[in-house]
Amino acid sequence: MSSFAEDLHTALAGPDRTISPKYFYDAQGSALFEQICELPEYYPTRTELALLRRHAGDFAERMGRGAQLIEYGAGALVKVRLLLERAEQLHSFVPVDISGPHLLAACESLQREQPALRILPVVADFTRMHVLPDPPSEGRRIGFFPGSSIGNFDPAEALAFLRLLREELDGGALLIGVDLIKDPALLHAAYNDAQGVTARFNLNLLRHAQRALGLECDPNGFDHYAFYEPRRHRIEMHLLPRGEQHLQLQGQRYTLVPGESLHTENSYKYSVESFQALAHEAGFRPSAHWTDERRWFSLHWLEA
Ligand code: AVI
Repeated sequence: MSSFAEDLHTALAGPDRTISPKYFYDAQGSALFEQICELPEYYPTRTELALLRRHAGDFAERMGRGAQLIEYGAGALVKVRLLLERAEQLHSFVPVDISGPHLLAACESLQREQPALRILPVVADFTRMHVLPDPPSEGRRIGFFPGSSIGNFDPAEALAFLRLLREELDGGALLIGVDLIKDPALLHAAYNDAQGVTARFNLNLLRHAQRALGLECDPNGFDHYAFYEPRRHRIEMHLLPRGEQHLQLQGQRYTLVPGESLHTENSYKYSVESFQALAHEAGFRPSAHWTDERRWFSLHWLEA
């Protein structure tokens, strides 16, 4: 498995200068992401929450009795509470997240609210093969992957990840949130907020590397740059050097000059049809979807 240091050396050495967005998320990055979710311009979180609230009864019915609910990249367990409140006699709830301390703290507070719920946390990188507790003998496994995090995978990775879930959930189903293609002006605003929180989130990649790896650089020498690429249906986020920037990582020196951006994230947007086609290719049977009135965000029910 590659490490942050290895991946950053590769990105700085070029020619691709691309690094995984997973390195945004140290404690500061996760806190900044939570702030992003509250921003007036960042519509995905509140739109998805409204859909989850509105259709919670429908989801509970589809889950059936005795299901094992698995949340991938569980975080603070905010959205899943809407499912848990309505689910009938769950067999167990399995939150999967890479950050052990955060996951366990979130599970403790959930357990206090729902003492009868069997919570079986799994600390793991949810993009890789998981070691999950046994499936229930009666009910089905139901996966939950909200937030349009699928959009941060490139299409080949998204397909591979969905295939992994399809096997893991065999006989069950997946409820997944997917951000939709829309007016680029709305997307542009969502990733270039007026308060500059997204810019700080993007720059936190360098600050995280300073804290974790002792990277020497001046994050203030970089600009946040995010734009919508209409042919690939994706937001691209970059860090642009303002003038010549010198960086040093573990004794190795790098120089970035204007024109050599560090590509930090893609956020793909789908149409309902293009996402269903991807899910189908991964072996799922799309059986229902829900969108808001403006068709900005979608939830999909995929039978495995
Ligand atoms: C986590 N992920 C779905 C967010 C997104 O919209 O792609 C991350 C993010 N990047 C900038 N703002 C939010």
